[in-house]
Parts: sequence; structure tokens; C-alpha cells
Amino acid sequence: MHQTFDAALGINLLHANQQGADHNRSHFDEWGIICFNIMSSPGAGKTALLERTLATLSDELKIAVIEGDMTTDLDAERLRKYGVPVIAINTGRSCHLDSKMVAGGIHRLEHEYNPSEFDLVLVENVGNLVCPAEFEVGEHAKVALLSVTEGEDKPLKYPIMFQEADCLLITKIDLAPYLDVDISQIEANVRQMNPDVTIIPVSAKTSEGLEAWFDWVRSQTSQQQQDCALHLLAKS
Ligand SMILES: Nc1nc2c(ncn2[C@@H]2O[C@H](COP(=O)(O)OP(=O)(O)OP(=O)(O)O)[C@@H](O)[C@H]2O)c(=O)[nH]1
Ligand SMILES: [Mg+2]
Ligand SMILES: [Zn+2]
Ligand SMILES: [Zn+2]
Repeated sequence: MHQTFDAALGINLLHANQQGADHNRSHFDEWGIICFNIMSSPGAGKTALLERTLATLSDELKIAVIEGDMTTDLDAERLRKYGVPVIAINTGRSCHLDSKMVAGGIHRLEHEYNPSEFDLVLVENVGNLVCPAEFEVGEHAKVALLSVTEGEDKPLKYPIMFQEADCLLITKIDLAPYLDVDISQIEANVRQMNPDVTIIPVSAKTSEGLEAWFDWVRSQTSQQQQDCALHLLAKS
């Protein structure tokens, strides 16, 4: 975890970040968009999940991706094949996206497209199981991935990510038969950190569990659209 209070400068980094997150959130709500912040350690399968999600849902939902990577455009290129706007953000030396970086992506969406046409913005965060969970970017929900290859103890050892998650995907379950891993123990450890989190075991390779993930995305998106419509009605 980064030091988030710099006494010399007197700046509370998390506080400043939260103000930027509120700004981003107000854009999303104004445009009727729901935003998910997708987080995991490197290689747990975020981009693979997004590939499957875009392949299935981009016909029924208008989706844009904000793709955070320290240096390359590799993940953004993988996702552009699905014909949706993919805004790449290189974080340089930073191991997480912050709200200011994501604001840059949102403002590009605003200037290059009609943002009110979009339903869903998927933010793929930098692969890191620690600090992305602490830096809000204006998302409505945090989606954390934990692959079966990482070990049952990770929710206990890296608690913040699992405490903060609204939805936890246990990924690469097709590999479970080849490993010494107990998926029910992963679930129990996650529940110990966060009793109410939605847990969905998935495989981007075999498609197992993906329908449950797509249904979760659909229901969250339609809830946001209803909330935004009610809010507009109340204002008029
Ligand atoms: N067997 C199996 N492999 C998977 C699955 N999902 C992803 N992978 C593989 O895991 C590796 C990493 O997947 P990515 O989707 O690039 O992971 P990521 O979380 O986006 O990685 P970073 O963006 O670098 O943090 C790739 O070789 C994928 O093919 C799955 O469900 N099953
Ligand atoms: Mg990726
Ligand atoms: Zn970081
Ligand atoms: Zn703005």
C-alpha cells in the first residue's frame, strides 16, 4: 500500500482522489452509465473475462472500456477487436489507476462519442491485488477476480480487495482439477472478509459460470438505468 498522507505537502492523497472519483461518478450518473472497476493480481484473467463479456453483451448493451496498463497497449488491442471504444491509459510507474487518470478517459469518451448513448463502462485496472482497491475511480461497483492458481489464503492475506468487492469472480475454474485447491475454501475465506459479496466461479476458457456473470452485469445495469430515470424525473 502506498503512503497516502504526505505530511510535508499536507495533502491527503486519498481525499483528493475521492474528489476526483465523485466528479467521475457525476458524469456517469448524468449520462445514465454504470461503471465497474475490474481488479485482480496480474494475470488472474481480467482481459479474458472482458473479451468474453464484450463478445456476448456488446449486442445488447452499449459498452466502452477504459484499459489501464503500466506501459503497453496489448490489452487494449485485444479488446478493440470487439468493435467497442477502448480508451487506453498508461499509468507509467503507478501500480493502480487513480480517479484523475480515469477522468482523462471519461473526458475522451465525452469528446469523441455521445456518452449518453452508453450503458456500461468497464475499467480494467492495473494488475495488483493491493492498492487499486483503495483508489476509487467513480465506479458503481468493484469487481475483483481471484484465480484458482493463486491459493485459498489470498482473501485473508490481501483483505482490502476482498472487503471492498461487490462481486468476486473465482476465475480459471477449468484448472481446478489439476491443482491442489478447494474452491469452497476460497469462498469461505472470501465470506469471512465480506459476508454479503456476490461470488461467481467462472472459466473464460470453457464458459462455465459466465451466464451468471452476464446476468449480474445485466441486472446491475438495468438497476442503474432505473435509478437514473427516477433521478431525472425527480429533478424535472
Ligand atoms: N485455463 C484458463 N486460462 C485462462 C482463463 N482466463 C484467462 N486465462 C489465461 O491466463 C492468462 C492471463 O489472462 P489475462 O486475461 O491476460 O489476465 P489479466 O488479469 O488481464 O492480466 P494483466 O492485465 O496483465 O493483469 C492468459 O494466458 C489467459 O489465456 C481461464 O478461465 N482458464
Ligand atoms: Mg489484462
Ligand atoms: Zn498502486
Ligand atoms: Zn468532467
